[in-house]
Amino acid sequence: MATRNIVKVGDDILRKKSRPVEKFDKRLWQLLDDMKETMYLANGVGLAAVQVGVLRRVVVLDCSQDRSDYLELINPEIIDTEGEQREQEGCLSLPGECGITLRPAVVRVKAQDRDGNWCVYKGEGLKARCFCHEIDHLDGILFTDREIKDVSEIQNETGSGQ
Ligand code: GNR
Ligand code: NI
Repeated sequence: MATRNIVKVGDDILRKKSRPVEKFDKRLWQLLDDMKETMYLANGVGLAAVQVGVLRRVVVLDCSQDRSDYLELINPEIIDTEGEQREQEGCLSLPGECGITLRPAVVRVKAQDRDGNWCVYKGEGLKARCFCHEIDHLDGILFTDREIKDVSEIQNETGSGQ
């Protein structure tokens, strides 16, 4: 395993769309192992391949407190969402920045594992935010594009803030 450098905002690659993985080979496994090590070293809860300069639809994440819920998502797609949450987000590619986004409260994702088998994962709270954040990276979208900047939008779902 080895760590890789994390691409920072300003680099055009972060705005490009990543391509699907077609070959589940040693090169993919090396990328996954390196992304895992890079994410844990950087104390991130997730990492998309584009953040290490690779335009492929590959994500690693671990949203647990004790770093015990490691997941690999290849060619992930959101299949279902429930509810809403307005919470803080940050990004390893935008150091020092954070902001509130509107995301679903619950997200179901289908993705392939490192052997190419399709699996379904469910995330709530931070994990749901992270699923959305990482899949956005694969399409060249940053959390700042979805940031809620107007306080009236943050208030709540009853419409009092609209
Ligand atoms: O480390 C990260 N924290 C985080 C917090 C809230 C919602 C999403 C994230 S992902 C981010 C790591 C990162 O930049 N992944 O692309
Ligand atoms: Ni990010």
